[in-house]
Amino acid sequence: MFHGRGMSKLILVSNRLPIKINDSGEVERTTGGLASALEGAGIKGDFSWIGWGGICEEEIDDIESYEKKLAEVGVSPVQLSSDEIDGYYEGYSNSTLWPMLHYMVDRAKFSPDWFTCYRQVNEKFAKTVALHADEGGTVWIHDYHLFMLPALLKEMRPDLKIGFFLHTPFPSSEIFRALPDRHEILEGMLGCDLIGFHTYNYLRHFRSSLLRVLGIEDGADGIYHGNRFVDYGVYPIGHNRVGFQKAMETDTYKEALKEHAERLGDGKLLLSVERLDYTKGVPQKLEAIRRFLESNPDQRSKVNFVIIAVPSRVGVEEYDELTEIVQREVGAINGDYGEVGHSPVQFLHRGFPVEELSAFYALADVCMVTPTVDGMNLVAKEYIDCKRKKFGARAGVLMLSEFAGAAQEMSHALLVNPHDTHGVAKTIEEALAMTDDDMWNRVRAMQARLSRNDAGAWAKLFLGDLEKSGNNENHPNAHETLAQVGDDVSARIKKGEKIALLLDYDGTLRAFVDRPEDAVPEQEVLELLGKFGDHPNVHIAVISGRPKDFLEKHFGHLNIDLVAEHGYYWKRITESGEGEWDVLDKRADTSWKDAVIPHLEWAVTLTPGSEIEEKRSSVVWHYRRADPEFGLWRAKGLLSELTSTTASLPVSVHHGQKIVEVASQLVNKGIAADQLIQEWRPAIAVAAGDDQTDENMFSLTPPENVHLHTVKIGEGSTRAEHRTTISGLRKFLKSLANQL
Ligand code: GDG
Repeated sequence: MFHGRGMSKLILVSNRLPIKINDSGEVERTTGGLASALEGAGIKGDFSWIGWGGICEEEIDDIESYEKKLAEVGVSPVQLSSDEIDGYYEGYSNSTLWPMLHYMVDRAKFSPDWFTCYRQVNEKFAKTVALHADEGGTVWIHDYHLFMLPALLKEMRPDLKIGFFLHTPFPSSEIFRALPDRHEILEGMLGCDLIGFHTYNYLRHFRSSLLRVLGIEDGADGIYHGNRFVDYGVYPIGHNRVGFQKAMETDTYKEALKEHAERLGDGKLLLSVERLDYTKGVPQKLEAIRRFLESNPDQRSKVNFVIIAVPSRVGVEEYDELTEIVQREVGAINGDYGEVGHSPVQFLHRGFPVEELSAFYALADVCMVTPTVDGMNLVAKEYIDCKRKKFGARAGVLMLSEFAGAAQEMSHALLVNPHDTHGVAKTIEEALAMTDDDMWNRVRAMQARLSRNDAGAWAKLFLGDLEKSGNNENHPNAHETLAQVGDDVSARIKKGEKIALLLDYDGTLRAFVDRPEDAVPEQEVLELLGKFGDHPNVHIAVISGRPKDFLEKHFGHLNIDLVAEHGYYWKRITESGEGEWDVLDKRADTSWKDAVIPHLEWAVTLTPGSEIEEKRSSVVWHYRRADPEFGLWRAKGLLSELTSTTASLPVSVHHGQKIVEVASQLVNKGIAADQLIQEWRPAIAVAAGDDQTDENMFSLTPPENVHLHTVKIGEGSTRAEHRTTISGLRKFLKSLANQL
């Protein structure tokens, strides 16, 4: 049973609570897939549930006693008014997001009011969860109704571990980008510690949306966002294996099996089970059935196409229309191909108890799962699982749409393209001609996988990964925050010790913009640097990849050291406040450029929006203005090309923030930083930077008695000890300046 308020460690959050009110007005828990998944994962008691109870606020006579009744079964409702149900649920969730997530942009309706309402309801959910969650507790959020909840909740309760699982597909970024609120939806999801999808394809699409919508280039298993690591992974949901097993052990099952088997006689049962939704491809299926009946007159009296379609979203115009279309076509097919006493298609517009459903599965010769798009599709898995001889099941074959997530796992099904109704009709013929041996072999192969990957295993896997996620130790790349560095530096300042600041510019002191020339330092930064430069106990240098003219133009008037072109040029400020630009290591040779530049020029020709920047000691190919995915792809190609071209040249090649750079080996920020530290001999030095070239500073071994703190700005792998954002660094520098 669930635990009551305030006691639970794990909280499940979904749009609807798994409850119903029975005839005598009592609240009862329903055993939906999720609840049994958790039981299967061995989590029986230690979780509670938050969601909407299914009744509008206005219709509840006594809210207090309603909430009390719900608390008794361990669930807490988020109360929604009928206006909120209209805007958040019927509107944004079902009429905007659901069609968009299923590639049906034409069906999607957009309304700013719905979105406002969606955000407000997500906020309501966040407040309710924040109120109930234990300190450091775990929250598992489900599905597209609650895309914005993770970020809202993380903001209120950073102590919580938050997981999100999407039950629908995540569409291609070409579709997702059409959503007016795409930024907010992605930002909302990124509030999580772990995001799960059914298939690798959905994950891939999500990642490409991050890149195209938010400009985030991620790692293979997650991204660094807003100072936190967000993991993601592929967790194909399994069916409720235990639930079906139990159902098949009942007398109700046995009776249903016997009754339906007698009725069928030696006729063939071709079963479909689905919510009547436009994503499930029922009209296309009927068209295929019509074609099959048309071209197989000898089969007309033998086949029974039983379509169990559970009513869904009744009262919503599109769904009512779909029901009408389906009913009309079923009637027409039976009119055209039926005989006295036999209708080839039976349309059952209602749900059946699971015991009876299992009997249908056990008997069906063919199960036609033909959605045009479907996140996973559990019917496919349940059908195969119910094919158990010991429960009297007959052999059967699964016909499965390539566009259901389940197709990735059920490799022994007959895969079909539901839009190709000729093809589906042919596959019906093939299925009916298959031998029992062939069918059982296929069933057994798929059952082997299903038995290890049922709902319980799925929940266990996700929750196990969630427990490990967001934990910095798992990611050698994500480290402590800057707070500890602040304490250390403050203590040294108080003691009057010397401190050194070695700061990169782009991506560290200044956010990236489309045109590098527009990224001029803000006044606030200049004032901060100026203040540090004027203080006798502070040594400061801006160490950048920029040319010296840029640094001179913007920082030349300050009392600070400057290092340009990653350490090729530098300008040291003397006691009298003067400084001259000089080459740091006169041995640095740049004759290799002739061999390298043609490769970069070719990359420019092939990649619209990219360009070359030539510096004294390096050449850079920039692709910030190119198509992000195309640019990244070309960058990888260029990198491998350059690796072989430059093998015997005194250069280093690196892939930075939207750039590929080839630089002299004798020149790097590490060498420059090392020289500065050797001279300055501060008690403590802080080196901060955002990209690959800054890693040379991070791997420095400082002289004895110099304590070096290294700080990575933003995402990506690093050797730095600490990590923060541009604004985090700014805050740190400000507080430091205030202590001087
Ligand atoms: C979403 C995604 C994803 C159906 N008729 C009866 C009945 N059912 C049960 C089935 C099955 C469930 O309903 C339907 O699940 P699906 O997976 O097929 O589809 P959605 O409802 O659209 O679910 C989907 C799923 O979330 C899980 O992540 O797979 O892609 O769209 O379990 O058995 N159950 C009973 N009687 C019926 O008549 N008892």
